[in-house]
Amino acid sequence: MMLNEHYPFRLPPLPYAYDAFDPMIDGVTMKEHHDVLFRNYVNNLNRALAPYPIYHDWNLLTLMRYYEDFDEPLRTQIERNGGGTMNHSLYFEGITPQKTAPNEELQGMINKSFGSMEAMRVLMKEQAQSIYGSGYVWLMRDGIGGLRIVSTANQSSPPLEILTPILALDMWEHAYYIPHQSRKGDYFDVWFNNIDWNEASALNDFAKSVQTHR
Ligand code: MN3
Repeated sequence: MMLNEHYPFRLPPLPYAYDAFDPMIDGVTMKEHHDVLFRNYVNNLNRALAPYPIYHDWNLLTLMRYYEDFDEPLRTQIERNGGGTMNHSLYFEGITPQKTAPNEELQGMINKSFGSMEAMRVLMKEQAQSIYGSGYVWLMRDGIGGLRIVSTANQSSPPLEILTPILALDMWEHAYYIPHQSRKGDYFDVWFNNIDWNEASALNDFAKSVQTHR
């Protein structure tokens, strides 16, 4: 989990083979997305933070919570490259070719917030298909044990002072255009059917701990 790591940030290895989801997400797309695009965000984040030692022990989640108070040019650099780093780490670590299921607590929260897993899936798919331009769809934990679906533009982060990420779906065309062209719904289905619920459950526990300690 990259959220509690700090400068200098390192590119996390892809936790499965490049072709683990081929042909639904092809190996060429996965390699370019992880090894080139994600790496660029990590390198650019380190480059932006290098002249500011006061932020070198801030973890990624804290940086993304408070960067709006920073002066330019650091503020925009963190918004884009810190966002690109956090968002991609959650996206790549959030899927797996293995069969997983949410733990009891997360499943209970899904039922309480949306009625059922199926109802949540439908709402997330609607959000994914209605993204205009590039962005992300998120499942977020709020401060009172509920879940919310949020979408964001470009590499912007969801509002992290009150919400903590559980799932992140990259809806930029570079994530899906080769196998799915403009069929966002097909790409969504591939993503949803391969969610790593163990990772999501771990993020829910992490979210609970950082929200409690505030
Ligand atoms: Mn991307």
